[in-house]
Amino acid sequence: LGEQEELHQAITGDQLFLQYQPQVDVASGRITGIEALVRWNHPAKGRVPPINFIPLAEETGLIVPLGLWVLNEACRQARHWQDMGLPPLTVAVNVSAKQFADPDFASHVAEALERHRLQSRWLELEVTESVVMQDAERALAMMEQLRALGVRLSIDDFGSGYSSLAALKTFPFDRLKMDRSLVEALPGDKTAVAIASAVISLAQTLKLSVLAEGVETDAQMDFLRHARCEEAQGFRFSKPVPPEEIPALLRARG
Ligand code: G
Ligand code: G
Ligand code: MN
Ligand code: NA
Repeated sequence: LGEQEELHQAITGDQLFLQYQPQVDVASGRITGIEALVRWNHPAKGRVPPINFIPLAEETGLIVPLGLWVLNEACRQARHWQDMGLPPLTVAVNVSAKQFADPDFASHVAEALERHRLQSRWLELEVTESVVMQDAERALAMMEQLRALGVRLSIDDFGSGYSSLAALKTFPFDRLKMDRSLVEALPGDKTAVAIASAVISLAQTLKLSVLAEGVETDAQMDFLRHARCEEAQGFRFSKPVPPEEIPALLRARG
């Protein structure tokens, strides 16, 4: 089979699954949300990392059915956790450019919420700057539809690659996720400290909540607490884990 056909089979078959990475409130250490991250269990190759199939999915358009599967699976799982009586939490789903450009995307989101009886406030959609900058007018219209549904929108990987500030000015995001490349050198590196501090105050000024990605150390946490960064995600708290591990994490720190 060609790679594309294999990926198609993965989506329609039973080969994809999700892991979840907790996001915590910096001040209290409590879990406030989780990010859903897709994994592929290939029948012959075993576990294929997303960097080895997300780009192919994007090129071939298979990201649309793949993303739809992720969206529904994350909503189903969130519903299941709520039914278990666990403290409710936001589930964040990554959305790629082709999904966002699909005129039916907002109805797919509405359908997934309805199917799983999940209130929209518990769903967050993460998009990168390049997703919204590609066709700004269309992206803005899509964001307005999604906000009307009540889902949260976050700008992902902020500060990586070709970031500009234009996206923040133009688009109605609720939350900024500061890229792990800006967090890595904290707190020892003066330039990193200056940039991260500026990003955090920018978010505050624009009334966006701010989350630091890739947090690995206590020293990074201390910096973020002093800088009043609201939330953090990273190996310091947890790597992405299978859904079965979420209830125990929530019972301990939800
Ligand atoms: O944990 P990790 O190796 O999973 O993530 C690698 C990259 O794959 C990240 O940049 C993440 O945004 C992306 N990714 C993970 N899951 C999804 C998904 O469901 N949809 C999209 N579009 N990207 C994803
Ligand atoms: O691009 P996105 O942020 O959506 O994808 C998250 C990626 O970052 C995943 O590959 C995930 O496994 C990885 N990741 C999450 N936490 C950490 C961390 O603390 N350190 C490092 N190096 N990678 C992380
Ligand atoms: Mn993300
Ligand atoms: Na990210």
